Amino acid sequence: MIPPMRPELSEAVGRLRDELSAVRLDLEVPGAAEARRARDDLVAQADDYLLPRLSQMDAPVLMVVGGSTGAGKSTLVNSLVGSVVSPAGVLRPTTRAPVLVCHPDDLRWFQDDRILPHVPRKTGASAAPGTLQLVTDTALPVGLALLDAPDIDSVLAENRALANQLLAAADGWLFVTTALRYADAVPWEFLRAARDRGTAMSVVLNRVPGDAEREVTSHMTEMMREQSLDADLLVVPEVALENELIPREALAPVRRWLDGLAADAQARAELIRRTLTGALASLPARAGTVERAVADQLAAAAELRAEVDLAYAAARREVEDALRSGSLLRGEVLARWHEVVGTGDVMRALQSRIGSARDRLKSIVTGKPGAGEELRVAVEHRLEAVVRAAGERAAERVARSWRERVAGRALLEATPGLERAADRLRLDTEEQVRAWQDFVMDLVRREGEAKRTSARLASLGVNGAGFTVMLGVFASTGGITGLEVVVAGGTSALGQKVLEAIFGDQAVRELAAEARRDLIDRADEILRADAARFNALVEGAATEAEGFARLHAAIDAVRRAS
Ligand SMILES: Nc1nc2c(ncn2[C@@H]2O[C@H](COP(=O)(O)OP(=O)(O)O)[C@@H](O)[C@H]2O)c(=O)[nH]1
Ligand SMILES: [Mg+2]
Repeated sequence: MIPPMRPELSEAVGRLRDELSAVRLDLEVPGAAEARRARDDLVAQADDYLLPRLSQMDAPVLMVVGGSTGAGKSTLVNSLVGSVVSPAGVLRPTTRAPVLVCHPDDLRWFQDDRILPHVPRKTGASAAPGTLQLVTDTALPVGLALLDAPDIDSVLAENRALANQLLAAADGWLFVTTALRYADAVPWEFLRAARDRGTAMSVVLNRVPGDAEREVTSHMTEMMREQSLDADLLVVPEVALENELIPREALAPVRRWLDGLAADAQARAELIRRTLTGALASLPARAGTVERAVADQLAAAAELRAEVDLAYAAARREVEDALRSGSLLRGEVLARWHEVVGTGDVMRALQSRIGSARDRLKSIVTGKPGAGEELRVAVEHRLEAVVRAAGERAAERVARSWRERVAGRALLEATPGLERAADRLRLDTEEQVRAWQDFVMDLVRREGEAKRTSARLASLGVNGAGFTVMLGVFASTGGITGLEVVVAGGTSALGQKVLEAIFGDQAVRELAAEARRDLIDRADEILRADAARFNALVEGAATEAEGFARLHAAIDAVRRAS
Protein backbone atom coordinates (compact mmCIF):
# COMPACT_ATOMS: atom_id res chain seq x y z
CA MET A 1 0.00 0.00 0.00
CA ILE A 2 1.50 3.27 -1.11
CA PRO A 3 0.71 6.16 1.24
CA PRO A 4 -1.53 8.72 -0.44
CA MET A 5 -0.18 12.15 -1.28
CA ARG A 6 -1.50 15.06 0.73
CA PRO A 7 -5.07 15.89 -0.26
CA GLU A 8 -4.37 19.62 -0.55
CA LEU A 9 -1.92 18.78 -3.32
CA SER A 10 -4.65 17.16 -5.37
CA GLU A 11 -6.88 20.14 -4.71
CA ALA A 12 -4.19 22.62 -5.71
CA VAL A 13 -3.41 20.76 -8.94
CA GLY A 14 -7.12 20.57 -9.75
CA ARG A 15 -7.48 24.28 -9.21
CA LEU A 16 -4.44 25.07 -11.33
CA ARG A 17 -5.79 22.82 -14.05
CA ASP A 18 -9.13 24.66 -14.06
CA GLU A 19 -7.51 28.08 -14.09
CA LEU A 20 -5.22 27.07 -16.93
CA SER A 21 -8.03 25.67 -19.00
CA ALA A 22 -9.98 28.91 -18.51
CA VAL A 23 -7.07 31.00 -19.76
CA ARG A 24 -7.60 32.52 -23.21
CA LEU A 25 -4.46 33.28 -25.19
CA ASP A 26 -5.95 34.10 -28.57
CA LEU A 27 -4.24 37.42 -29.15
CA GLU A 28 -1.35 36.97 -31.53
CA VAL A 29 1.47 38.35 -29.45
CA PRO A 30 4.99 36.91 -29.63
CA GLY A 31 5.14 33.56 -27.85
CA ALA A 32 1.36 33.06 -27.85
CA ALA A 33 1.49 29.81 -29.82
CA GLU A 34 4.02 28.27 -27.44
CA ALA A 35 2.04 29.42 -24.45
CA ARG A 36 -1.14 27.87 -25.84
CA ARG A 37 0.69 24.60 -26.31
CA ALA A 38 2.11 24.76 -22.80
CA ARG A 39 -1.37 25.47 -21.41
CA ASP A 40 -2.94 22.57 -23.33
CA ASP A 41 -0.13 20.21 -22.34
CA LEU A 42 -0.50 21.12 -18.69
CA VAL A 43 -4.26 20.67 -18.68
CA ALA A 44 -3.92 17.34 -20.47
CA GLN A 45 -1.23 16.12 -18.10
CA ALA A 46 -3.33 17.07 -15.10
CA ASP A 47 -6.30 15.13 -16.49
CA ASP A 48 -4.36 12.22 -17.94
CA TYR A 49 -1.89 11.67 -15.19
CA LEU A 50 -1.46 14.00 -12.22
CA LEU A 51 -4.99 14.04 -10.83
CA PRO A 52 -5.65 10.30 -11.30
CA ARG A 53 -2.26 9.40 -9.89
CA LEU A 54 -2.62 11.71 -6.90
CA SER A 55 -6.00 10.28 -6.01
CA GLN A 56 -5.02 6.63 -6.57
CA MET A 57 -1.46 5.92 -5.66
CA ASP A 58 -2.22 2.16 -5.71
CA ALA A 59 -3.07 1.96 -9.40
CA PRO A 60 -0.67 -0.16 -11.49
CA VAL A 61 2.50 1.38 -12.89
CA LEU A 62 1.97 2.50 -16.46
CA MET A 63 5.17 2.19 -18.48
CA VAL A 64 4.87 3.88 -21.83
CA VAL A 65 7.07 2.49 -24.56
CA GLY A 66 8.15 5.40 -26.74
CA GLY A 67 10.59 6.20 -29.50
CA SER A 68 11.08 6.86 -33.19
CA THR A 69 9.40 5.07 -36.09
CA GLY A 70 10.75 1.60 -36.66
CA ALA A 71 12.84 1.56 -33.48
CA GLY A 72 11.17 -1.74 -32.60
CA LYS A 73 8.71 -0.58 -29.92
CA SER A 74 5.88 -2.84 -30.97
CA THR A 75 8.22 -5.79 -31.47
CA LEU A 76 9.64 -5.20 -27.99
CA VAL A 77 6.23 -5.09 -26.33
CA ASN A 78 5.16 -8.23 -28.19
CA SER A 79 8.38 -9.97 -27.20
CA LEU A 80 7.95 -9.10 -23.53
CA VAL A 81 4.39 -10.40 -23.59
CA GLY A 82 5.38 -13.42 -25.65
CA SER A 83 2.80 -12.99 -28.39
CA VAL A 84 1.83 -10.44 -30.98
CA VAL A 85 -0.49 -8.04 -29.15
CA SER A 86 0.55 -4.95 -31.09
CA PRO A 87 1.05 -5.06 -34.86
CA ALA A 88 4.64 -4.42 -35.93
CA GLY A 89 5.56 -3.71 -39.49
CA VAL A 90 7.80 -2.44 -42.21
CA LEU A 91 5.01 -0.28 -43.54
CA ARG A 92 4.76 2.91 -41.55
CA PRO A 93 3.12 4.33 -39.62
CA THR A 94 2.15 1.01 -38.12
CA THR A 95 1.02 1.66 -34.59
CA ARG A 96 -1.86 4.09 -35.03
CA ALA A 97 -4.03 2.82 -32.25
CA PRO A 98 -1.87 2.68 -29.14
CA VAL A 99 -2.01 -0.68 -27.35
CA LEU A 100 -2.11 -1.02 -23.60
CA VAL A 101 -1.28 -4.48 -22.26
CA CYS A 102 -1.90 -5.44 -18.66
CA HIS A 103 -2.69 -8.41 -16.47
CA PRO A 104 -6.43 -9.25 -16.54
CA ASP A 105 -6.68 -8.35 -12.85
CA ASP A 106 -5.49 -4.83 -13.65
CA LEU A 107 -7.88 -4.20 -16.52
CA ARG A 108 -10.38 -2.35 -14.31
CA TRP A 109 -7.80 0.38 -13.68
CA PHE A 110 -7.65 1.23 -17.34
CA GLN A 111 -11.17 0.60 -18.58
CA ASP A 112 -12.85 3.66 -17.11
CA ASP A 113 -11.73 7.21 -17.67
CA ARG A 114 -9.53 7.38 -14.58
CA ILE A 115 -6.51 8.12 -16.76
CA LEU A 116 -6.53 9.61 -20.29
CA PRO A 117 -10.24 10.50 -19.98
CA HIS A 118 -10.40 11.93 -23.48
CA VAL A 119 -8.90 8.94 -25.26
CA PRO A 120 -11.63 6.43 -26.17
CA ARG A 121 -11.05 2.76 -25.24
CA LYS A 122 -11.51 -0.40 -27.17
CA THR A 123 -11.06 -3.85 -25.72
CA GLY A 124 -9.79 -6.56 -28.08
CA ALA A 125 -8.47 -6.34 -31.59
CA SER A 126 -8.63 -3.78 -34.41
CA ALA A 127 -9.14 -0.48 -32.65
CA ALA A 128 -9.66 2.63 -34.74
CA PRO A 129 -6.81 5.15 -34.98
CA GLY A 130 -6.64 7.39 -31.95
CA THR A 131 -8.43 4.94 -29.67
CA LEU A 132 -6.63 3.10 -26.93
CA GLN A 133 -6.73 -0.62 -27.46
CA LEU A 134 -6.80 -2.61 -24.23
CA VAL A 135 -5.28 -6.08 -24.26
CA THR A 136 -4.92 -8.40 -21.27
CA ASP A 137 -2.27 -11.05 -20.93
CA THR A 138 -1.21 -13.11 -17.92
CA ALA A 139 2.37 -12.90 -19.16
CA LEU A 140 2.50 -9.44 -17.62
CA PRO A 141 2.70 -9.19 -13.83
CA VAL A 142 -0.05 -7.60 -11.78
CA GLY A 143 0.79 -3.98 -11.00
CA LEU A 144 2.61 -3.15 -14.23
CA ALA A 145 1.10 -2.23 -17.58
CA LEU A 146 2.89 -1.53 -20.87
CA LEU A 147 1.62 0.95 -23.40
CA ASP A 148 2.93 0.80 -26.97
CA ALA A 149 2.71 4.46 -28.04
CA PRO A 150 2.62 5.92 -31.54
CA ASP A 151 5.94 7.13 -32.95
CA ILE A 152 7.25 10.40 -31.55
CA ASP A 153 8.39 11.32 -35.07
CA SER A 154 5.28 10.07 -36.86
CA VAL A 155 4.54 11.76 -40.17
CA LEU A 156 1.00 12.21 -38.91
CA ALA A 157 0.65 15.19 -36.62
CA GLU A 158 -2.22 13.64 -34.67
CA ASN A 159 -0.07 10.56 -34.01
CA ARG A 160 2.78 12.70 -32.75
CA ALA A 161 0.39 14.60 -30.51
CA LEU A 162 -1.05 11.38 -29.13
CA ALA A 163 2.46 10.04 -28.50
CA ASN A 164 3.23 13.18 -26.53
CA GLN A 165 0.05 12.92 -24.57
CA LEU A 166 0.67 9.28 -23.68
CA LEU A 167 4.26 9.93 -22.64
CA ALA A 168 3.03 12.73 -20.38
CA ALA A 169 0.60 10.28 -18.78
CA ALA A 170 3.28 7.69 -17.99
CA ASP A 171 4.60 6.66 -14.61
CA GLY A 172 7.78 5.84 -16.46
CA TRP A 173 9.21 5.58 -19.93
CA LEU A 174 10.73 2.63 -21.66
CA PHE A 175 12.40 4.60 -24.40
CA VAL A 176 13.47 2.61 -27.45
CA THR A 177 16.15 3.68 -29.90
CA THR A 178 18.48 1.75 -32.20
CA ALA A 179 22.17 1.42 -32.80
CA LEU A 180 21.71 3.24 -36.09
CA ARG A 181 19.50 6.08 -34.87
CA TYR A 182 20.40 6.77 -31.25
CA ALA A 183 22.29 9.97 -32.06
CA ASP A 184 19.34 11.55 -33.91
CA ALA A 185 18.02 14.85 -32.63
CA VAL A 186 14.35 14.03 -32.05
CA PRO A 187 14.77 11.30 -29.40
CA TRP A 188 17.13 13.51 -27.45
CA GLU A 189 14.66 16.35 -27.37
CA PHE A 190 12.22 13.96 -25.73
CA LEU A 191 14.81 12.50 -23.39
CA ARG A 192 15.83 15.94 -22.19
CA ALA A 193 12.20 16.95 -21.66
CA ALA A 194 11.63 13.80 -19.59
CA ARG A 195 14.80 14.47 -17.63
CA ASP A 196 13.64 18.04 -16.87
CA ARG A 197 10.32 16.73 -15.67
CA GLY A 198 11.92 14.06 -13.53
CA THR A 199 10.21 11.21 -15.38
CA ALA A 200 11.54 7.81 -14.39
CA MET A 201 13.06 6.27 -17.46
CA SER A 202 14.88 3.26 -18.90
CA VAL A 203 16.45 3.39 -22.35
CA VAL A 204 16.53 0.38 -24.65
CA LEU A 205 19.35 0.49 -27.17
CA ASN A 206 17.90 -1.88 -29.74
CA ARG A 207 19.33 -3.89 -32.61
CA VAL A 208 22.98 -3.46 -31.64
CA PRO A 209 25.25 -5.49 -33.96
CA GLY A 210 27.57 -7.84 -32.02
CA ASP A 211 30.79 -6.33 -33.37
CA ALA A 212 29.72 -2.76 -32.55
CA GLU A 213 28.29 -3.42 -29.13
CA ARG A 214 31.16 -1.99 -27.09
CA GLU A 215 31.58 1.11 -29.18
CA VAL A 216 27.89 1.94 -29.51
CA THR A 217 27.13 1.21 -25.87
CA SER A 218 29.97 3.35 -24.56
CA HIS A 219 29.06 6.19 -26.91
CA MET A 220 25.44 6.09 -25.80
CA THR A 221 26.50 5.93 -22.14
CA GLU A 222 28.71 8.95 -22.73
CA MET A 223 25.87 10.89 -24.39
CA MET A 224 23.54 10.10 -21.52
CA ARG A 225 26.15 11.28 -19.04
CA GLU A 226 26.67 14.51 -20.98
CA GLN A 227 22.94 15.14 -20.90
CA SER A 228 22.75 14.27 -17.19
CA LEU A 229 20.29 11.55 -18.08
CA ASP A 230 19.95 9.23 -15.13
CA ALA A 231 18.43 6.07 -16.66
CA ASP A 232 19.17 2.35 -17.03
CA LEU A 233 20.59 1.49 -20.42
CA LEU A 234 19.29 -1.86 -21.66
CA VAL A 235 21.15 -3.22 -24.67
CA VAL A 236 19.40 -5.60 -27.05
CA PRO A 237 21.58 -7.20 -29.73
CA GLU A 238 20.58 -7.36 -33.36
CA VAL A 239 19.15 -10.81 -33.98
CA ALA A 240 16.81 -12.49 -36.39
CA LEU A 241 13.25 -12.44 -35.09
CA GLU A 242 11.51 -15.73 -34.34
CA ASN A 243 7.81 -15.62 -35.16
CA GLU A 244 8.10 -11.82 -35.14
CA LEU A 245 9.49 -11.89 -31.60
CA ILE A 246 12.93 -11.21 -30.20
CA PRO A 247 14.44 -14.49 -28.95
CA ARG A 248 14.74 -15.02 -25.19
CA GLU A 249 18.50 -14.53 -24.76
CA ALA A 250 18.59 -11.30 -26.71
CA LEU A 251 15.74 -9.91 -24.67
CA ALA A 252 17.30 -10.87 -21.32
CA PRO A 253 18.37 -7.35 -20.17
CA VAL A 254 14.89 -5.92 -20.72
CA ARG A 255 13.28 -8.97 -19.17
CA ARG A 256 15.43 -8.57 -16.06
CA TRP A 257 14.42 -4.93 -15.76
CA LEU A 258 10.74 -5.86 -16.07
CA ASP A 259 10.95 -8.77 -13.63
CA GLY A 260 12.76 -6.55 -11.16
CA LEU A 261 9.88 -4.07 -11.19
CA ALA A 262 7.30 -6.83 -11.16
CA ALA A 263 8.78 -8.46 -8.08
CA ASP A 264 9.33 -5.32 -6.08
CA ALA A 265 6.30 -3.28 -4.98
CA GLN A 266 8.66 -0.90 -3.25
CA ALA A 267 10.54 -0.27 -6.50
CA ARG A 268 7.27 0.39 -8.31
CA ALA A 269 6.17 2.78 -5.59
CA GLU A 270 9.46 4.61 -5.83
CA LEU A 271 9.15 4.89 -9.57
CA ILE A 272 5.63 6.28 -9.25
CA ARG A 273 6.71 8.79 -6.63
CA ARG A 274 9.75 9.86 -8.54
CA THR A 275 7.84 10.68 -11.70
CA LEU A 276 4.98 12.24 -9.78
CA THR A 277 7.28 14.42 -7.70
CA GLY A 278 9.15 15.46 -10.83
CA ALA A 279 5.99 16.33 -12.68
CA LEU A 280 4.62 18.30 -9.72
CA ALA A 281 7.88 20.16 -9.28
CA SER A 282 7.85 21.15 -12.96
CA LEU A 283 4.35 22.62 -12.71
CA PRO A 284 5.09 26.11 -11.34
CA ALA A 285 7.76 26.83 -13.96
CA ARG A 286 5.66 25.50 -16.83
CA ALA A 287 2.55 27.29 -15.63
CA GLY A 288 4.75 30.36 -15.14
CA THR A 289 5.33 30.43 -18.89
CA VAL A 290 1.59 30.56 -19.39
CA GLU A 291 1.25 33.21 -16.71
CA ARG A 292 3.78 35.45 -18.45
CA ALA A 293 1.95 34.97 -21.71
CA VAL A 294 -1.31 35.97 -20.03
CA ALA A 295 0.38 39.13 -18.76
CA ASP A 296 1.61 39.91 -22.28
CA GLN A 297 -1.89 39.38 -23.61
CA LEU A 298 -3.35 41.65 -20.95
CA ALA A 299 -0.92 44.39 -21.96
CA ALA A 300 -1.68 43.91 -25.65
CA ALA A 301 -5.41 43.92 -24.94
CA ALA A 302 -5.07 47.16 -22.98
CA GLU A 303 -3.26 48.77 -25.90
CA LEU A 304 -5.90 47.67 -28.38
CA ARG A 305 -8.67 48.93 -26.10
CA ALA A 306 -6.90 52.24 -25.60
CA GLU A 307 -6.95 52.76 -29.37
CA VAL A 308 -10.67 52.09 -29.41
CA ASP A 309 -11.28 54.52 -26.55
CA LEU A 310 -9.20 57.17 -28.22
CA ALA A 311 -10.90 56.86 -31.59
CA TYR A 312 -14.43 56.88 -30.22
CA ALA A 313 -13.74 59.69 -27.77
CA ALA A 314 -12.63 61.68 -30.80
CA ALA A 315 -15.86 60.73 -32.54
CA ARG A 316 -17.88 62.04 -29.60
CA ARG A 317 -15.95 65.29 -29.66
CA GLU A 318 -16.57 65.50 -33.37
CA VAL A 319 -20.32 65.28 -32.82
CA GLU A 320 -20.19 67.87 -30.08
CA ASP A 321 -18.09 70.20 -32.22
CA ALA A 322 -20.53 69.86 -35.09
CA LEU A 323 -23.36 70.86 -32.78
CA ARG A 324 -21.38 73.71 -31.32
CA SER A 325 -20.08 75.16 -34.56
CA GLY A 326 -23.52 75.90 -35.90
CA SER A 327 -22.62 74.00 -39.06
CA LEU A 328 -25.78 71.95 -38.72
CA LEU A 329 -27.82 75.06 -39.34
CA ARG A 330 -26.46 75.72 -42.76
CA GLY A 331 -28.51 75.08 -45.84
CA GLU A 332 -31.61 72.97 -45.71
CA VAL A 333 -32.32 73.00 -41.99
CA LEU A 334 -32.34 76.72 -41.57
CA ALA A 335 -34.32 77.32 -44.73
CA ARG A 336 -37.00 74.87 -43.59
CA TRP A 337 -37.16 76.43 -40.18
CA HIS A 338 -37.78 79.79 -41.73
CA GLU A 339 -40.60 78.22 -43.66
CA VAL A 340 -42.12 76.80 -40.51
CA VAL A 341 -41.66 79.80 -38.29
CA GLY A 342 -40.82 82.72 -40.43
CA THR A 343 -43.86 84.53 -41.68
CA GLY A 344 -44.30 88.19 -41.28
CA ASP A 345 -47.40 87.72 -39.18
CA VAL A 346 -45.59 85.54 -36.76
CA MET A 347 -42.88 88.03 -36.41
CA ARG A 348 -45.17 90.83 -35.83
CA ALA A 349 -47.05 88.84 -33.27
CA LEU A 350 -43.86 87.87 -31.56
CA GLN A 351 -42.73 91.43 -31.43
CA SER A 352 -46.04 92.67 -30.12
CA ARG A 353 -46.02 89.93 -27.44
CA ILE A 354 -49.71 90.38 -27.04
CA GLY A 355 -51.23 87.43 -25.31
CA SER A 356 -54.63 87.86 -26.92
CA ALA A 357 -53.07 87.44 -30.35
CA ARG A 358 -51.83 83.97 -29.39
CA ASP A 359 -54.79 81.93 -30.55
CA ARG A 360 -54.80 83.62 -33.91
CA LEU A 361 -51.04 83.14 -34.16
CA LYS A 362 -51.01 79.43 -33.60
CA SER A 363 -52.83 78.81 -36.81
CA ILE A 364 -50.41 81.02 -38.64
CA VAL A 365 -47.44 79.38 -37.04
CA THR A 366 -48.35 75.98 -38.41
CA GLY A 367 -47.32 77.83 -41.50
CA LYS A 368 -46.79 76.30 -44.88
CA PRO A 369 -48.39 72.86 -45.07
CA GLY A 370 -45.81 70.06 -44.88
CA ALA A 371 -43.01 72.42 -43.90
CA GLY A 372 -42.80 70.81 -40.46
CA GLU A 373 -42.31 67.37 -41.93
CA GLU A 374 -39.68 68.65 -44.31
CA LEU A 375 -37.85 70.30 -41.45
CA ARG A 376 -38.05 67.14 -39.40
CA VAL A 377 -36.47 65.17 -42.23
CA ALA A 378 -33.83 67.82 -42.84
CA VAL A 379 -32.80 67.80 -39.17
CA GLU A 380 -32.81 64.02 -39.18
CA HIS A 381 -30.56 63.83 -42.23
CA ARG A 382 -28.08 66.37 -40.99
CA LEU A 383 -27.75 64.73 -37.58
CA GLU A 384 -27.51 61.26 -39.01
CA ALA A 385 -24.79 62.36 -41.36
CA VAL A 386 -22.78 63.86 -38.53
CA VAL A 387 -23.02 60.86 -36.20
CA ARG A 388 -22.46 58.37 -39.00
CA ALA A 389 -19.42 60.19 -40.33
CA ALA A 390 -17.97 60.35 -36.85
CA GLY A 391 -18.58 56.62 -36.38
CA GLU A 392 -17.08 55.74 -39.74
CA ARG A 393 -14.00 57.78 -39.01
CA ALA A 394 -13.60 56.18 -35.59
CA ALA A 395 -13.87 52.66 -37.02
CA GLU A 396 -11.32 53.50 -39.70
CA ARG A 397 -9.01 55.00 -37.15
CA VAL A 398 -9.17 51.94 -34.91
CA ALA A 399 -8.54 49.69 -37.90
CA ARG A 400 -5.55 51.76 -38.93
CA SER A 401 -3.92 51.63 -35.51
CA TRP A 402 -4.78 47.95 -34.98
CA ARG A 403 -3.22 47.09 -38.29
CA GLU A 404 0.08 48.36 -36.96
CA ARG A 405 0.07 45.69 -34.25
CA VAL A 406 0.37 41.98 -34.86
CA ALA A 407 -2.45 41.18 -32.44
CA GLY A 408 -4.73 43.83 -33.91
CA ARG A 409 -3.99 42.78 -37.47
CA ALA A 410 -4.91 39.18 -36.71
CA LEU A 411 -8.24 40.26 -35.20
CA LEU A 412 -9.00 42.43 -38.21
CA GLU A 413 -8.19 39.64 -40.62
CA ALA A 414 -10.35 37.22 -38.71
CA THR A 415 -13.32 39.62 -38.77
CA PRO A 416 -14.01 40.97 -42.25
CA GLY A 417 -15.72 44.37 -42.39
CA LEU A 418 -14.63 45.35 -38.91
CA GLU A 419 -12.99 48.53 -40.20
CA ARG A 420 -16.33 49.89 -41.39
CA ALA A 421 -18.87 51.19 -38.91
CA ALA A 422 -21.51 48.53 -38.36
CA ASP A 423 -24.80 48.64 -40.29
CA ARG A 424 -26.31 48.77 -36.87
CA LEU A 425 -24.80 52.19 -36.36
CA ARG A 426 -26.80 53.49 -39.32
CA LEU A 427 -30.03 51.96 -38.04
CA ASP A 428 -29.33 53.03 -34.48
CA THR A 429 -28.68 56.57 -35.63
CA GLU A 430 -31.92 56.80 -37.60
CA GLU A 431 -33.85 55.45 -34.67
CA GLN A 432 -32.13 57.60 -32.08
CA VAL A 433 -32.46 60.83 -34.06
CA ARG A 434 -36.16 60.22 -34.47
CA ALA A 435 -36.46 59.37 -30.78
CA TRP A 436 -34.61 62.57 -29.95
CA GLN A 437 -37.04 64.65 -32.01
CA ASP A 438 -39.92 63.01 -30.18
CA PHE A 439 -38.15 63.71 -26.93
CA VAL A 440 -37.84 67.42 -27.78
CA MET A 441 -41.48 67.68 -28.84
CA ASP A 442 -42.56 65.98 -25.61
CA LEU A 443 -40.34 68.23 -23.61
CA VAL A 444 -41.80 71.33 -25.17
CA ARG A 445 -45.35 70.03 -24.77
CA ARG A 446 -44.82 69.15 -21.11
CA GLU A 447 -43.20 72.47 -20.32
CA GLY A 448 -45.93 74.31 -22.19
CA GLU A 449 -48.71 72.51 -20.32
CA ALA A 450 -46.99 73.28 -17.04
CA LYS A 451 -46.80 76.89 -18.22
CA ARG A 452 -43.09 76.90 -17.62
CA THR A 453 -42.19 78.30 -21.02
CA SER A 454 -42.27 81.87 -22.13
CA ALA A 455 -45.19 83.37 -23.99
CA ARG A 456 -42.91 83.91 -26.92
CA LEU A 457 -42.09 80.23 -27.23
CA ALA A 458 -45.63 79.13 -26.52
CA SER A 459 -46.90 81.32 -29.29
CA LEU A 460 -45.04 79.17 -31.81
CA GLY A 461 -47.21 76.18 -31.06
CA VAL A 462 -45.81 72.77 -30.12
CA ASN A 463 -44.29 72.08 -33.51
CA GLY A 464 -42.84 75.52 -34.01
CA ALA A 465 -41.52 75.60 -30.46
CA GLY A 466 -40.07 72.09 -30.76
CA PHE A 467 -38.21 72.89 -33.93
CA THR A 468 -37.05 76.16 -32.48
CA VAL A 469 -35.60 74.33 -29.48
CA MET A 470 -33.87 71.89 -31.85
CA LEU A 471 -32.44 74.76 -33.75
CA GLY A 472 -31.49 76.31 -30.45
CA VAL A 473 -29.40 73.18 -29.80
CA PHE A 474 -27.47 73.88 -32.96
CA ALA A 475 -27.40 77.62 -32.53
CA SER A 476 -26.98 78.49 -28.91
CA THR A 477 -24.49 75.95 -27.66
CA GLY A 478 -21.54 77.68 -29.18
CA GLY A 479 -22.78 81.03 -28.04
CA ILE A 480 -22.46 83.67 -30.64
CA THR A 481 -21.41 81.53 -33.60
CA GLY A 482 -24.62 79.64 -33.95
CA LEU A 483 -26.70 82.72 -33.61
CA GLU A 484 -24.65 84.48 -36.25
CA VAL A 485 -25.35 81.68 -38.65
CA VAL A 486 -29.03 81.91 -37.96
CA VAL A 487 -28.99 85.61 -38.42
CA ALA A 488 -26.86 85.45 -41.51
CA GLY A 489 -29.15 82.81 -42.97
CA GLY A 490 -32.24 84.75 -42.01
CA THR A 491 -34.66 85.69 -44.69
CA SER A 492 -36.10 89.11 -44.86
CA ALA A 493 -39.11 87.93 -42.86
CA LEU A 494 -37.03 87.36 -39.81
CA GLY A 495 -35.30 90.39 -38.58
CA GLN A 496 -32.15 90.13 -36.59
CA LYS A 497 -33.84 91.49 -33.52
CA VAL A 498 -36.55 88.84 -33.70
CA LEU A 499 -34.03 86.04 -34.01
CA GLU A 500 -32.03 87.43 -31.15
CA ALA A 501 -35.20 87.61 -29.16
CA ILE A 502 -36.17 84.03 -29.90
CA PHE A 503 -32.79 82.44 -29.30
CA GLY A 504 -31.99 84.75 -26.46
CA ASP A 505 -35.19 83.67 -24.76
CA GLN A 506 -34.38 82.05 -21.41
CA ALA A 507 -36.89 79.25 -21.95
CA VAL A 508 -35.46 78.40 -25.37
CA ARG A 509 -31.96 78.35 -23.97
CA GLU A 510 -32.84 76.12 -21.08
CA LEU A 511 -34.82 73.66 -23.16
CA ALA A 512 -32.11 73.66 -25.81
CA ALA A 513 -29.53 72.79 -23.15
CA GLU A 514 -31.61 69.85 -22.02
CA ALA A 515 -32.26 68.73 -25.59
CA ARG A 516 -28.57 69.00 -26.31
CA ARG A 517 -27.64 66.80 -23.35
CA ASP A 518 -30.13 64.21 -24.50
CA LEU A 519 -28.83 64.30 -28.05
CA ILE A 520 -25.24 63.89 -26.95
CA ASP A 521 -26.20 61.00 -24.70
CA ARG A 522 -27.85 59.30 -27.63
CA ALA A 523 -24.88 59.89 -29.92
CA ASP A 524 -22.68 58.57 -27.16
CA GLU A 525 -24.72 55.43 -26.87
CA ILE A 526 -24.60 54.83 -30.61
CA LEU A 527 -20.85 55.28 -30.73
CA ARG A 528 -20.37 53.11 -27.67
CA ALA A 529 -22.29 50.32 -29.34
CA ASP A 530 -20.05 50.60 -32.38
CA ALA A 531 -16.90 50.64 -30.26
CA ALA A 532 -18.18 47.55 -28.45
CA ARG A 533 -17.65 45.52 -31.64
CA PHE A 534 -13.92 46.05 -31.24
CA ASN A 535 -13.83 45.63 -27.50
CA ALA A 536 -15.79 42.39 -27.64
CA LEU A 537 -13.14 40.90 -29.91
CA VAL A 538 -10.39 41.82 -27.50
CA GLU A 539 -12.40 40.54 -24.58
CA GLY A 540 -13.06 37.25 -26.32
CA ALA A 541 -9.40 36.75 -27.09
CA ALA A 542 -7.55 37.60 -23.93
CA THR A 543 -7.96 36.66 -20.30
CA GLU A 544 -8.91 39.52 -18.02
CA ALA A 545 -7.00 40.74 -15.02
CA GLU A 546 -9.07 38.62 -12.61
CA GLY A 547 -8.24 35.46 -14.54
CA PHE A 548 -4.60 36.42 -14.39
CA ALA A 549 -4.74 36.95 -10.65
CA ARG A 550 -6.50 33.64 -10.11
CA LEU A 551 -3.93 31.80 -12.20
CA HIS A 552 -1.16 33.41 -10.22
CA ALA A 553 -2.77 32.34 -6.95
CA ALA A 554 -3.30 28.79 -8.25
CA ILE A 555 0.38 28.47 -9.22
CA ASP A 556 1.34 29.71 -5.77
CA ALA A 557 -0.94 27.17 -4.14
CA VAL A 558 0.70 24.30 -6.04
CA ARG A 559 4.13 25.57 -5.06
CA ARG A 560 3.12 25.72 -1.41
CA ALA A 561 1.44 22.30 -1.41
CA SER A 562 4.29 20.47 -3.19
N1 LIG B 1 15.73 -8.34 -37.23
C1 LIG B 1 15.05 -7.60 -36.38
N2 LIG B 1 14.02 -6.87 -36.83
C2 LIG B 1 13.33 -6.12 -35.96
C3 LIG B 1 13.67 -6.06 -34.61
N3 LIG B 1 12.83 -5.20 -33.99
C4 LIG B 1 11.98 -4.76 -34.95
N4 LIG B 1 12.26 -5.30 -36.14
C5 LIG B 1 11.59 -5.03 -37.38
O1 LIG B 1 11.61 -3.64 -37.63
C6 LIG B 1 10.38 -3.21 -38.15
C7 LIG B 1 9.77 -2.17 -37.26
O2 LIG B 1 9.51 -2.70 -35.98
P1 LIG B 1 8.30 -2.22 -35.10
O3 LIG B 1 8.28 -3.05 -33.88
O4 LIG B 1 7.07 -2.12 -35.89
O5 LIG B 1 8.83 -0.77 -34.74
P2 LIG B 1 8.02 0.44 -34.10
O6 LIG B 1 7.64 1.34 -35.20
O7 LIG B 1 8.97 1.09 -33.16
O8 LIG B 1 6.83 -0.12 -33.38
C8 LIG B 1 9.51 -4.43 -38.25
O9 LIG B 1 9.56 -4.89 -39.57
C9 LIG B 1 10.12 -5.40 -37.32
O10 LIG B 1 9.92 -6.73 -37.75
C10 LIG B 1 14.80 -6.85 -34.15
O11 LIG B 1 15.20 -6.85 -32.99
N5 LIG B 1 15.43 -7.58 -35.08
MG1 LIG C 1 4.87 0.33 -33.56
